[in-house]
Amino acid sequence: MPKKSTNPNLKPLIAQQEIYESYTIRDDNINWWCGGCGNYAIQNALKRALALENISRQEVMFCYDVGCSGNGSDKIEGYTIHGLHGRVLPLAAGHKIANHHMHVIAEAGDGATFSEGVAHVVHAIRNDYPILFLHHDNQNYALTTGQPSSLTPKGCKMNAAPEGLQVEPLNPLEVVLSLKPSFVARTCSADLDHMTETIRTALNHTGFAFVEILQACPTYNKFTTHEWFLEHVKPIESDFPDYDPSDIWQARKLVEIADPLYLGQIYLDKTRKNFLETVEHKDWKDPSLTETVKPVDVSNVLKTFQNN
Ligand SMILES: Cc1ncc(C[n+]2csc(CCOP(=O)(O)OP(=O)(O)O)c2C)c(N)n1
Ligand code: SF4
Ligand SMILES: [Mg+2]
Repeated sequence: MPKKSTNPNLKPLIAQQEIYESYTIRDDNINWWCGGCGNYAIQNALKRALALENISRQEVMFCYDVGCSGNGSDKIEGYTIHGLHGRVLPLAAGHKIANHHMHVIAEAGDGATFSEGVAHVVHAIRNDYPILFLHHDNQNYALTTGQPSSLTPKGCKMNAAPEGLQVEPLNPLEVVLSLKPSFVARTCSADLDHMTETIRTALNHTGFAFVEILQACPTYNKFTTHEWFLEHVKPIESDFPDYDPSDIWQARKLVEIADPLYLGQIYLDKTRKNFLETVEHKDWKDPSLTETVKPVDVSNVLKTFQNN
């Protein structure tokens, strides 16, 4: 990160440079994403948001699904766990319940979120687990080399579907809004500042924050590139200055619009109790594993291995 910059947006970040850098992994041997992949910008925005919110590495649990998006686990310094495909949300919820004091961030692709793990999305939203969820929506199964997902537009030619799928894709935010979420925002990997600010807002939400990130995958998704996004996305307020994110019907109408794709806070329910608040009456109010795990002497167990 440059120490001097003419971009005024960078000033507050430069002041937080130490925290930003603490999330940067120092390893020459890691496999990076393809050139131009939107995942670089998403991870950069996440690090920026954490630095600007003054959240140190020790306070965050990063939970990754399987996919190119999940490979972010090798590229960020911190407490990370890389789960099974489609299963990151139960992992993340478990972490949050075990240690309420951590910020728990889960990241997954569209294949994981709207195919293999779709049941977990339903229940994470229903329970309003206090988790930040970043949905890397590149509209395909990228890590397994470009199969169509349930979000790939109808007719788009993909490696495993040379003539394109003939079924209609899901609209991810229509699905999410039908589940009565507490927080929904949309941003785009072509706009680093917008992603950073969106993630900052989501980090401050007290329940399940669903952040839809329109993500470019230049290797396998030839239809929605960064250039395409720049032509087809717009901030909500530019066309709807009176937009009220607490109005679910307005939100539902907004996400039906396919062009332009509106970016910003789509829906926010501040009245909702999150999962931890609904179980406040239970006697495990503070079940932090950091406080309940005690050192155990395992020397006798180790001796049995040495004798063999
Ligand atoms: C249960 C299971 N099924 C299938 C796979 C194979 N697999 C690995 S990554 C992947 C596609 C990932 O696509 P997506 O979730 O959209 O993430 P992306 O790579 O696009 O970021 C698949 C099918 C797997 N690892 N586990
Ligand atoms: S295949 Fe697509 S999503 Fe995966 S690293 Fe390459 S550009 Fe990124
Ligand atoms: Mg994908």
